[in-house]
Amino acid sequence: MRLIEELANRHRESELALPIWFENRTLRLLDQLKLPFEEDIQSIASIEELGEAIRSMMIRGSGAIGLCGAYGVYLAAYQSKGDVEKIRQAGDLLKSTRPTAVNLMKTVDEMVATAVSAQGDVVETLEQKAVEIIERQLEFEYQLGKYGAELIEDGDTIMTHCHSGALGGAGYGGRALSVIRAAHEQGKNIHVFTCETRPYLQGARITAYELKKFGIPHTLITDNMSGFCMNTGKIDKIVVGSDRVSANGDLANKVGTYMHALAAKENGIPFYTATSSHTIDFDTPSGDAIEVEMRNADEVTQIKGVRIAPEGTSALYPSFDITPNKLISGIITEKGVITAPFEQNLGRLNEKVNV
Ligand code: RI2
Repeated sequence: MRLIEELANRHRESELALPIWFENRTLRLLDQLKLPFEEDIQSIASIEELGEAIRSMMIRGSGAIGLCGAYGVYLAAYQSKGDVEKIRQAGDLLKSTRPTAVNLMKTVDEMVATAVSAQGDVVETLEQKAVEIIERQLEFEYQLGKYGAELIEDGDTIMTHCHSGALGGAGYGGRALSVIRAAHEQGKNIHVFTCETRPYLQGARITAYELKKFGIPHTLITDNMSGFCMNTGKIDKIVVGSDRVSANGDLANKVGTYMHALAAKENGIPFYTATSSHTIDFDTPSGDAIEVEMRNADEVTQIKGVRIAPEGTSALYPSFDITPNKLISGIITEKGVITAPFEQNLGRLNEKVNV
């Protein structure tokens, strides 16, 4: 446990906002449902509790739930003293929580494969692997932030959707906010329009909270204002996160993203997604093969438990939508910015930078 606890201490000293960490041999996470009003830290005692925390959105964002794969499988290893069957079951439980974000599946598979092939002590081997995954994800944020910031000009207003930031990632800025944070740290005078993101309000509750922490000027809009803002020249660029990118560059991201991309195309505004190579799913040929998580309709008919529609109203909540690659100007990754033709250039991702 020493290695993984030291990692959290180091990260805190580097002014990172951690979504999840180990402390005093206990897994802890910041309850994102209570933000921005309360910074409530929860202790997670079992893999079942972690699964429930992911399902309930207490911890969310594709990067952060990817980290849950590393922390969770290590927790199972630690508690079972390295029982590979229990580790595998814990991995299956985690993978069943949220189907769209591919990072979670990949980190779980990487951790379980490490357990299966471990030569020495399984618990120690998995601790090292978890630390490696967490460090790698953080490094991706710094790198993609650097590449993405090259696209941002002094004076730009950037629109983002949902929360693709530090607490949805490994602590620097997640995906979209790594680009924005890096541009701000370079001294560029930027302004951010954050969409509130119905129904869970991640944009209003968490993006605005982080932008305030980073000292980045911002304006909150409701999702249905984005077309007006684009059409009246208020937005220069759009940068959103990504839960999964298929092999041809189609993008699964928080529901509403597609509608923003359509309006961006109509208004000639560059539309980027910030991601990491781990979120590109080469096993999924195109967006129509991505499973879109359907959440409980109560999350639409109520806001924080307060009913906003008549009793008995039926509602629909697809958590994500698919933006086709033809609406995307570039995919920002830790290896560079990928542009069309996406299928070909994503395929070369591992060989070339800035294709
Ligand atoms: P990164 C969120 O989903 C949104 O789709 C958001 O864009 C993304 O995850 C952030 O993750 P949810 O977990 O792209 O709030 O930054 O449903 O990894």
